[in-house]
Amino acid sequence: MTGRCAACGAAPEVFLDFGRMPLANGFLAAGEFDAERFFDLRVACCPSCRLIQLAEPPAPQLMFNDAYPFFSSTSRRMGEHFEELALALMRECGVRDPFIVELGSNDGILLQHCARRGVRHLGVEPSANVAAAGAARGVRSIRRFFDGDAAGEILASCGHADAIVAANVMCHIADIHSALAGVAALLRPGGLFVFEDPYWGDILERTAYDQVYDEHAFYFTVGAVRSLVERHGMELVDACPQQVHGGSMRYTVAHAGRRTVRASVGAWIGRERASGLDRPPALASFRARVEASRGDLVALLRRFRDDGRRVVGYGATSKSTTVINYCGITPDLVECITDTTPAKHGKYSPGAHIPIRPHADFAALRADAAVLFAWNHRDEILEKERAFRDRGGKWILFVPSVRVLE
Ligand code: DWN
Repeated sequence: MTGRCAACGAAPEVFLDFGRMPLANGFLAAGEFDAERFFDLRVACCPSCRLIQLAEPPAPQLMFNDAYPFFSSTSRRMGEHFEELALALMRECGVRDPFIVELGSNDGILLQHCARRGVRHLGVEPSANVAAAGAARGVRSIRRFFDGDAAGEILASCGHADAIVAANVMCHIADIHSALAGVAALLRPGGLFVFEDPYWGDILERTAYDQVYDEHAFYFTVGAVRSLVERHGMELVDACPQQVHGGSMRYTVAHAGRRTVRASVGAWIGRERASGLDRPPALASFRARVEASRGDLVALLRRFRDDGRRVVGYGATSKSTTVINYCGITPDLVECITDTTPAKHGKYSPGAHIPIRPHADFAALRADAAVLFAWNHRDEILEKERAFRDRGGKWILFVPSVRVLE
């Protein structure tokens, strides 16, 4: 995107400026600090088509490469979610021997369920390291970004897809028209394209500003998705909210006229119009709440520090990079972050350079409080870490508001 709306070419208007930010998943070794990359993190809304988007997303290769440190299978709940989705796709794509393509198949969390059942599938995944974890689960994938060219190659070698799925991927593809053109070409007439992404309505309502980072080029509304797919001869036929990742929307898309459009689509768009979620007053109020949240979180962390209480972070999420750097959180406020991902261990958080330690250290650290950066996995984590609370440990939350969980 070069200062133009990725969907319609109008000039988007910036409504939230986070300033210079490091790459959200740019975890660094100690010797790499001097070479760290920064970019401007600014969120804009198109005055013409109302698509909410990053004003200047970094080049995809900077973010998604062979050292991509996010592995989807780190959450038990997400594993269940994607098993349900895989089963639904196999059931609903409407043929006996389906071919299912997943865009951004990561470590095979979804396609492994097709592989296990002998269902023909293909993942399209640009990051070799996460794809290797998928291959170990029996998932077949190709190493590349999905666009119109990739779609043409898959079509030539494998034929049409009966279903195309993308979970937390479409909002990452800045060249959205090329990706949607590819989907329209690759999908069998009558097939289904199902994708889910964090929903702007939930981000707004929960002041979940940490969903804004380099990888998320778009913050979709149902209305915006409907307009986007219509430009490619497709139709939004269902919109179904999901609890995962702090509030997501699952969109079901088909070639125009091939499937019945459910009432959910009109209902969501009606709700969006009534709430004005993509209009200047809502965007200005979001900005004000984000700024207030920053003040509250910093004040709380300073209180803990000044009282001599030890605070750690829980989950070195992509989202935490925005919170930590926007709020100016340094290791004197959060001394380390524990995480279950081996690829992050021994590294330092982007920008603030807070040490990342294995989850195995969490109990031994005996921190007085932990900032729940992985708040979207809250139920799973609180259940797993009951012992932390039992011995008096406090959880610090910042979504939807800054507070200590009592
Ligand atoms: O869109 C994206 C979402 C879906 O996933 C990507 N751009 C990247 C990634 O974002 P994230 O890093 O914010 O996702 P999560 O799922 O919130 O990350 C959780 C992190 O916390 C992982 O590094 C694993 C870790 N974790 C942990 O240490 N203990 C997770 C769980 C559930 C745990 O119990």
